[in-house]
This record gives sequence, structure tokens and C-alpha cells, in this order.
Amino acid sequence: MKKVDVILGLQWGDEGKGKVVDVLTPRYEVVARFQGGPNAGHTLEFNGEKYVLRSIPSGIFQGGKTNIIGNGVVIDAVLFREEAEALAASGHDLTKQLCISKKAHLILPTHRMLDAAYEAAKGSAKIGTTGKGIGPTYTDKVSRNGMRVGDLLSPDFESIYAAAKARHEKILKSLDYQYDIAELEKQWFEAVKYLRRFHIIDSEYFVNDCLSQDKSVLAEGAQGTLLDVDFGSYPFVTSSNTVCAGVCTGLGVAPNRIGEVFGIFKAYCTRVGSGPFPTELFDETGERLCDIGHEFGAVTGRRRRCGWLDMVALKYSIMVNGVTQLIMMKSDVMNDFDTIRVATAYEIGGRTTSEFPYEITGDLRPVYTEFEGWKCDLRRYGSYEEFPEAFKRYVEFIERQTGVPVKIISVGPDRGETIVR
Ligand code: 2SA
Ligand code: MG
Repeated sequence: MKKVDVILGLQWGDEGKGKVVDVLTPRYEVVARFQGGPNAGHTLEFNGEKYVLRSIPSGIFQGGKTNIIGNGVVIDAVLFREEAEALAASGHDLTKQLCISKKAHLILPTHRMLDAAYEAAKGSAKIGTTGKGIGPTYTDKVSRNGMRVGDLLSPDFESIYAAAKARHEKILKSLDYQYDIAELEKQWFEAVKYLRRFHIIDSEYFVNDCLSQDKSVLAEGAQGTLLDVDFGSYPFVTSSNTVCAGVCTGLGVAPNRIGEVFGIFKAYCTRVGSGPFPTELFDETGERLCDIGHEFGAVTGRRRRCGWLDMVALKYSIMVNGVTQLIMMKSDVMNDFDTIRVATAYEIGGRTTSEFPYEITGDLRPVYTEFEGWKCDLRRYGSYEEFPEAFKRYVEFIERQTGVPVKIISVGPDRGETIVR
């Protein structure tokens, strides 16, 4: 029986998972999303074209793959339709290649309103969500009030919807939140009809059947470990389990069915939205990382905060996920840097620690190790051996610190600009 390999982000999202999944998918027959929803934005670039996937697994671009949206995912029918129609327009027929779990939860128009209303009510303490209704939808799931994709097949669909909407409207009223969902609601009902055309399945059986038939399955994470609802920098997190354990609950596979865990990280760090970020740079270097790295959100267009690689956070993420192979992205962004820094510990109130603390407060100071920059275009090299010594020192330092091999190094946005060791 085969195992499920997992790819997930080790930082605050936007590590470049879309690209790597696209590079890895040729090895797999099935690609599955297990958590999150259209708050994700997986950018893929090939043949001079750029695509952003939000709810649909990245295996969609490789013909003959089965793609699954698992039970742990939340789906916005309107955004799903936009995404699917854009793909169809560029020649990707989804109806044959995509299956959706009956148990995935639906994001309703009022969930989006609730997301905005809760954020507004928080004032300066706001999370900086993507505004896609993620939190309220997972809240309804956990409080046993949610609507699932399987409900689309029920004769009571309209009444289930009306009850949920009425409940949401009471809350919105209590928050004194003004909104108008008439148009969105119309689109939603049309989009829900569209959603019914897809294979709506018992995905836990489907995935396990694939494994017993020796089919290879890749689980594709969204967001990142430090945004996990349990292990991230709570409350500045998303509402799902982005860590490896989320694959078990979000697809219905047992822990002993997990195989390789590919942990993906950027050679530096970025974060969008509010919340702690120990190595954040507020200076010119931070600006340079943002400009050279084009650090803007794929979904919301927000400028990402930038900073040095954080080894404390990276090691923590590797621990909670059981990462077996590392994948480093966007090293090329620092091609021209004279010096590069990596945080290896935190100093908190006169004490030094290499553990990721419960709370990250103002008096935390990262302790840095400094590296000489490699000062050349990494795209020139076709293999790891050819890389300059200064760059290898950076990579090998990460391997020594983490005890995990860096197996894939991306040196540019294109599919081809990837060194596999
Ligand atoms: P939410 O909408 O409830 O999940 O937001 C909660 C926090 O999670 C962060 N978050 C993200 N951070 C980085 N990338 C994300 N996806 C998009 C992308 C973001 C974009 O991949 O480019 O386009 O801006 C993502 N999704 C959620 C969010 O910023 C909040 O801090
Ligand atoms: Mg992204």
C-alpha cells in the first residue's frame, strides 16, 4: 500500500508551494488539497503564462492527474467557479480531473460579511484576514452549524441555507454591520449549480482506495505552519490546521499512511497580515527583499512584510510537521546582497532561547549569524555542484542546523529554474 506524500509551507505562507507542487506532480497520480480555501493563492508560471490557483489543486495543469478537494477544505462556490472557468478557458477540462469531498464545507455569502464584520469590530487588533470568510466558515463547522458540499445534493438545500443565513444575519445585526449581499447571493446560487457538475465524492474512501491500488498521492498544503490555528502565532493565524496532521483530518488518511513530508521555505521570511514576525526588517534591506522578490499577495495584492530567515521558527516547523526533505525557494532574490543574516536564537528579557515561544512580545531580539553573499546570478547554474561556495555554505548551514537535507532549490519563478539534488 502506498503512502501519502505531503508538501507544506514552513513559514507564514507564500513560500512558493504552487511552483514546487507543479514541479513535483509529474511523480504523482493524485494531488489533493486538505485544508484552507480561497485564502490561498498558489502562483504557477510556465510557458510565459502566470496562473493563480486558490481552491483547485496544482495538479490540474498536468494532464491525466486526479485532483481532490478534501473534506478539510472550505469552498466558496463563486470564487471556485471563477477559477474553474478561467482554467477551462485556457484549455484545462476540470470536470474529468477534479473531485470534491461531500464533507468539505461551503463558504456562504454571509460568511464573507461576518469575516469583515469581525475584523472591523477588532479595530487595531484585527488579524488582517484575506476577507474570504474563512474563519466564520470553520467556526460554523466546529460549532456544528456548517453547510457541506454534500448538502447540495439534498432536497432540503434551500432551507438549510436559509437557516444558516438567518443565523448569520442576527450576528451581523448585533455587530451593527451594514452590508448588501443581494448580488453576491444571486451569483452564489448560480455558482452552486455549477459546482454540482463536478464529481462530488466520499473522498476519504477515494483517497484510501487510491493508496491500496498503489497510486501515488501528494497532499498539497496551503498557507504555512506559522499560520496553523494550533501551532501558529495565535490569534494571528488562519482557522485550519496547516501542519502535517491536517492531512490526516483533512483527507481521512491514517497517520501511518503519511510518507515523505516536503517542507518548503523561502531563503528569507515574509508575512502578510498582522501578527508577530521576529526577524522583520523595517529598513532598506526589507524594502529590497520586497521589491526584488515581488512580495505581494497573490490573492489580495497586499504588500508582504519581509525579513531574514528565522532558524528558530524553521526548526519548530520542521519538528511539528516531521519534515523529511527541505525545499528552499527564492534564494535568487538575494543574489546581489553583500551579507545575509539568519536568526539562530532569540534573546527574551536577557535570556537566550532557541525555542519558538508561546508569545512573541516586544522585547524579543533575534540573535543573528552572518553570511557572506554569493554575489552572482544563481540561474546560471545547472546543478548543485556548480553553485558558488558562499551559496553552498548557506545551504549546508541550514542542513546542519535542521538535520534535514535541502533536496530542491529554486533559483527563479519558472518551472525550469529548479535544481533537484
Ligand atoms: P484568513 O483569511 O482568515 O485565512 O486570514 C488569517 C491569517 O492568515 C493569513 N493568510 C495568508 N498569509 C499568506 N498568504 C495567504 N494566501 C494569499 C497568497 C494571501 C494574499 O497565497 O498569496 O493574497 O494576500 C494567506 N491566507 C491567509 C492572513 O494574512 C491572516 O494573517
Ligand atoms: Mg500564496
